[in-house]
Amino acid sequence: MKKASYLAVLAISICLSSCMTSFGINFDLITGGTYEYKVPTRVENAFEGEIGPATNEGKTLAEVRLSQGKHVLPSLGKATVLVLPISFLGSSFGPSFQSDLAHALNGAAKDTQYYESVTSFYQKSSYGKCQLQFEIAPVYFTTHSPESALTSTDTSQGEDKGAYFVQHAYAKYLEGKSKEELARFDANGDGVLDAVMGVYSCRDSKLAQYANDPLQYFGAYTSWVNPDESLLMPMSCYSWLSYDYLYRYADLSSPAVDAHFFIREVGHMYGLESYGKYVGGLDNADGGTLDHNAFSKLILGWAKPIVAKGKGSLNLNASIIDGECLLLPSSASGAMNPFGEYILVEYYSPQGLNARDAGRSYDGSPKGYGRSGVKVYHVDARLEQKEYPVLHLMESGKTNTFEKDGKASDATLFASGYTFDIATFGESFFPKKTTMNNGEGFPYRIHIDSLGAASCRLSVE
Ligand SMILES: [Ca+2]
Repeated sequence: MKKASYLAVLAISICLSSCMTSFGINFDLITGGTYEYKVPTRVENAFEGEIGPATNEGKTLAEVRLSQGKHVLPSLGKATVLVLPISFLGSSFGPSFQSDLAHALNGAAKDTQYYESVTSFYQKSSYGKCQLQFEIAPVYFTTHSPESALTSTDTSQGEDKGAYFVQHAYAKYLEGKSKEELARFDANGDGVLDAVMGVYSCRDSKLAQYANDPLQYFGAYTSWVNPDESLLMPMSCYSWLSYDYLYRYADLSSPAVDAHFFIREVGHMYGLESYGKYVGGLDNADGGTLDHNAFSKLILGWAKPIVAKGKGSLNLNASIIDGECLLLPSSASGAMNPFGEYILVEYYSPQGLNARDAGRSYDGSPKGYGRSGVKVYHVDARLEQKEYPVLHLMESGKTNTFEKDGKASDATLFASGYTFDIATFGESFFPKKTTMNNGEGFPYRIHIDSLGAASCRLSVE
């Protein structure tokens, strides 16, 4: 595998002045450099207008998913994920697999020699609110080759192939264990394993082109099985992905490793869904690149929403600093419910967890946003509605290209001087044209006054 010519690293000069109006961002594009985690200092801000409560008042995502029969990985506090390496005949793990996997999952960011480990990513993405750990079990050897796994009826049993092998590897892991030894895998104490990750030794369907894998069982996915109460500790949430993802998409060689795919699947373990075409194919929960968006952070309990109840202005910190976002409910009551309908505003900056992927494309995905700009989302996360997209990223060009499978780009972001209101965007972006999906009006006009290194200045008119 050849070494990649890495993404240009963005070295950003940071102005710590609290003055917002004129400082710009200087980009020095350095090719072949290493990823650096740089985040500017937060700017003290105040919404100069009436604000609502800056706390989550609705259900948590974990509660919502449990009501849908899914036990998810806790997104707040400590949690330990059990990792089961699964070896197929004729496709053994490489000699450095154990240390490479440990670096990608549990290492410090620098141990990966590329980006972040899964734990360092989530420590930063959650602003220290979640502390993940992974425990890697001994390798489980199947009696199947990848091809026989795909063709054998033994490996189906109504479940997908991944579920079959993870469940068998887990049953083997449980041999000789006590309930006390398993308690660390049940951080939320509900008696069900919080999450288990099956990492298989063969290449995925895309690269290996297995003859009998039309459903791409050898891919990367997260799903749930019904807890088997006869087990010492039943499992439910599992991920399934190839060790090859450690190297392939970033074109790396051991000991350098890429955790992007593992990071994305852990997002799904937390209960995040793929958002589909209305985010323009550029989101951690979809393509696996960049930091998680403000809505994902809101429902995981990591964001700091500022809820506006009327007109005013504010300095909004870049999301990478502290998870700040501006939430404008459709209803005049100003009630805040993450699983309601509202406009959510986030200041994106190509720094911190975004720096590695800014301007870079993985496996045909859109390039990560390479410049700072404001993201405006129409959120319709009402639990009872199935008709509309949960998350629709507005396109600053005022043409809804995503509905025709257009992809996000730097031009999607709202720049200084741009505005958003339903009078302008309703026709193309809102199914009901002049109102929100719930029939309520959206009485605000959001104006982007200026973009700075640490924060942007917004007016709600
Ligand atoms: Ca649990």
